[in-house]
Amino acid sequence: MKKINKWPNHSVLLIAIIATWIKTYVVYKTSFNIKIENGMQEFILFLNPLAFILFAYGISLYFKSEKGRNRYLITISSIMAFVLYANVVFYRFFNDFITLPVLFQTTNFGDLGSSVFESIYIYDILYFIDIAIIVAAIKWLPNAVQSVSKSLFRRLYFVSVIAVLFMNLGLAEAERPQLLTRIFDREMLVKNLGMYNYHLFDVYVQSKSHAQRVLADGSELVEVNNYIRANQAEPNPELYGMAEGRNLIMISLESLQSFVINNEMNGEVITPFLNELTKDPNTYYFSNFYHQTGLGKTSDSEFILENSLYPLNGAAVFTTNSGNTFNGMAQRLSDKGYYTNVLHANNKSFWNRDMMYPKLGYDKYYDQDSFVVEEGEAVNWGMKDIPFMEQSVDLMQEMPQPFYSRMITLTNHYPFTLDEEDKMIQEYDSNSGTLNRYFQTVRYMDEAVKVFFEDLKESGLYENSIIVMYGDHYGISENHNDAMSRYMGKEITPFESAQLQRVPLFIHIPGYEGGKVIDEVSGQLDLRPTILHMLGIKTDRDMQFGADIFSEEHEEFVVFRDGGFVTDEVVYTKNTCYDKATGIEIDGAACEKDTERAQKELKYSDQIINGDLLRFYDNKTGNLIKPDSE
Ligand code: GP9
Ligand code: MN
Repeated sequence: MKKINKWPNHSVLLIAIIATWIKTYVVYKTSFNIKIENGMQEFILFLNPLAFILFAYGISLYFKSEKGRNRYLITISSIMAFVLYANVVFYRFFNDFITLPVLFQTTNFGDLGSSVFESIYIYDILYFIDIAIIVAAIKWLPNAVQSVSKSLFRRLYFVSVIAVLFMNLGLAEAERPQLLTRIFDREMLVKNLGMYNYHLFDVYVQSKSHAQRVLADGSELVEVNNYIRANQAEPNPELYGMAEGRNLIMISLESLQSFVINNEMNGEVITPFLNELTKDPNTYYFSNFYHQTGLGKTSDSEFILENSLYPLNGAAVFTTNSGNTFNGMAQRLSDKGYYTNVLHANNKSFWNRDMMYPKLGYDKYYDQDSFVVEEGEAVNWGMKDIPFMEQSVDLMQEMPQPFYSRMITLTNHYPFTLDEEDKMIQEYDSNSGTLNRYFQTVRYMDEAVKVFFEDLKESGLYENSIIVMYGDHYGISENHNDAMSRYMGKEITPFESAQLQRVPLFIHIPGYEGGKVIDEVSGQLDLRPTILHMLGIKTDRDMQFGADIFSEEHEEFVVFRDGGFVTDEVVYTKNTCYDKATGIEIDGAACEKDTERAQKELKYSDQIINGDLLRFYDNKTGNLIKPDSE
């Protein structure tokens, strides 16, 4: 006897749609920090998974057999659950959404191993709950009887998919005009288009950028060149060439933010050695210096200081564009007879460094194989900073002079773990273990820098060198705002978050007495021209966006990779304009002109990188090279 069917037709499909829809929304709310300002934004967030889910699951209507249809539903829901979950894990670590090029950085993901593992928990199984619901529905619901004609139902179904999609896009456009044309913020894309559509869009954008290189012929450079030449800053004659012929040592201070400098944590000094340096007459200390990195983190900071170009949005430029032509700072110094090298005790392929360094003009990469890691000398991501510093000085003693050595520290890296014997101060006592431990690893790094200075003096290299040290990017993400606000004693508004992007910059010149604290607003893009000028190397033909910080013409204007910016008067972040002195939100008109300029710079820089335009530029003559003579 046939079972009496009390269930309406396509119940499984309906249950699948609702299960994945609700799950996605719950995941948005619980696993990401998506800022919602009003009811409409909340509604868009709620609605945005629907169009894609309807479409993807709706394909099942074209399957002839029930079995095929069910199998398809399970497969597609698994793929979608996996995509969503991968974003959750990625977000825990990077505080950002996945983009296509990042997925191809498989070597990095291998090395990220321990950190990713720390970001996966047993209860994560709940992220796949919709699949279980769909399987249960398939199993327990009786077979349905076809009531409406198949093709009519399908037609009605897909018309409603389009209606939902247009409603979503319409609301998003009203809420965020130019969303799809400007795309400087992935969070906004996910918030308005939904996670699944965002990935489709990302595929489209990435393939377009690939096409950009193929199509570029160098003619775009005329406009870019005009902009760069018009905004160029002449070197300060008093400082130009003041360190000519000296060794240049640059130290990347992992995850170091400015808020710890000249500050205390529960009565303990966090960076005693660096604090002394801020008062030292041999040192310029920059208290309003900002990092400008994006997803590529340390590698972005390296890219910026070598090229004075912006890193890419949503991709680590070290991995996506290592085939490009560049005019790295290392190249410039190499041309002047410097022995150029990087010292970093990590796997050479991490961040694609082994490919990128020769392109930037480096003679040698002293990777982890150049260091000896004794028992107890490794923690967290690898070799501890103190033995790394000691062995680096040993290596420098063997180098031909003058040399340009860039050192990258590692101990002060998330998750900020240390061996007991290396803890020199107590943990902090907030609800964030990350922030609590951060102070201890920062304190350790400070000690490592001190050891470096002592060893360098002993080696005899100190007097004939200049030492530049900078924080590569933030260490404490916005996920720890509660704990941060407890430490800072104030609410972490978007304005404060932008201010927390300040990282320390020290330029230490042994024997020079004119050092002081400089509070002018500057950023990582300014490093290249500033340093080259100090070494007596001109940059007036270089395609660079930063400017010599010591120049009279240096402007206080720092653009973040997400389109936000800081000047001496305003801070623009998350589409809001703030008065810099007070942190109070002000009328957007005060930021409007600079918003356009920021967008323009980012666009020009992206054009150079995506189109690989420097292959059409002769930096010796400043002339454009015609494509056919390439
Ligand atoms: C890895 C080190 C850290 O070699 O530079 O990279 P990060 O995760 O900070 O980009
Ligand atoms: Mn880093």
